[in-house]
Amino acid sequence: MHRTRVLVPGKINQRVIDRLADAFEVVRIESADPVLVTPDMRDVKAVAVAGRLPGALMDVLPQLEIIANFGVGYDGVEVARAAAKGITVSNTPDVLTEEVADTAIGLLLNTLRQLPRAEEYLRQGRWSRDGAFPLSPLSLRGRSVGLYGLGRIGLSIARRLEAFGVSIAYHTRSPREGLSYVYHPTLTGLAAAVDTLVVIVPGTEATRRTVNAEVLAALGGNGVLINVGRGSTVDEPALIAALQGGVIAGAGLDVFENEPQVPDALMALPNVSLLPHVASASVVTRNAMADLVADNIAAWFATGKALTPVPETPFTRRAV
Ligand code: NAP
Ligand code: 8YV
Repeated sequence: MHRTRVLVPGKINQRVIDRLADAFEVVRIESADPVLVTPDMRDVKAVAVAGRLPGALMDVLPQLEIIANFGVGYDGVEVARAAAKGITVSNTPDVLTEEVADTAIGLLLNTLRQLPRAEEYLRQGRWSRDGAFPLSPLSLRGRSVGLYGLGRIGLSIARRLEAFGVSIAYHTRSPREGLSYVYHPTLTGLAAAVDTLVVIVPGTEATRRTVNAEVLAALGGNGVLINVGRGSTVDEPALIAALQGGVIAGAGLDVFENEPQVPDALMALPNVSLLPHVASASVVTRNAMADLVADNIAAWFATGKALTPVPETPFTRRAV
């Protein structure tokens, strides 16, 4: 019998392909460009994707039922178009939460204590040649941390921060019940109240460039910004100006506005720690994400429901 066809545009974790190939016919194209879809692909019913999935690609796949996104953040998928067409979108929540929270803490410590620079100093032979590495001007001691976002990952970061003995506050659109952390109804208010701002909100129109010059000024001269959410949430030129001008003291970034491009001005700064979007990038966590992508597609065709649909597409499969 003809196997259901799953389209994979662009690169994806190999385990997604291997798992899907057990039950489906996997069709690959180089990128999510609709011109690459040939007439024989018009019976594709599912897409597995890591990255961009524009509405134009959905338009040329008339039988498409489900888009399984590799990642909890699905800002690359034009979800409003999918919802309007009755196409389910799934993501990979929970399985990466603890890994991303671990990385956020690592990035925070690297930024404050300059640990990557200290290691580089040792590797260059400078410890024996030039003496001890300079003391780090910044420390986690005595800091007050504000979380912009307190969802699955934000809460996991906050739980870890409790063990470091820092004070914790947060900003989201609605306060969370049953938590002792101080809630701030505005982002500027949070930034003014803390000296360390950790960004872990989704990349949406509502969060776009919300960490702007005003928020950075409110964070202040001892302020440190950590971004493990999405690059689009931070006004990157305003951040560079704030770091260059001493408006804030430092930044740790795992995500950028135009990945994989990182502005030279950011790279030239001594007071930043930069990572190439690796917060979930361990074999164990990426395997779990890959399994959830494949399991969402398998569940859709076996039971009529995705395991982890995004809130915008709470659909069940129509009987065919
Ligand atoms: P989540 O559970 O949905 O949490 C999202 C949080 O953001 C909630 O607290 C939500 O609270 C808040 N939020 C959403 N829109 C907001 C707005 N306009 N203003 C203020 N707060 C807002 O998501 P998660 O699983 O924690 O993941 C969060 C994001 O992290 C993902 O969407 C992804 O972009 C990013 N991420 C990055 C990496 C990486 O590799 N760097 C890895 C995983 C995830 P309210 O709804 O009450 O506002
Ligand atoms: C992945 C992420 O690096 O889950 C997310 O939202 O940003 C990361 O875990 C990315 O999705 C891989 O495509």
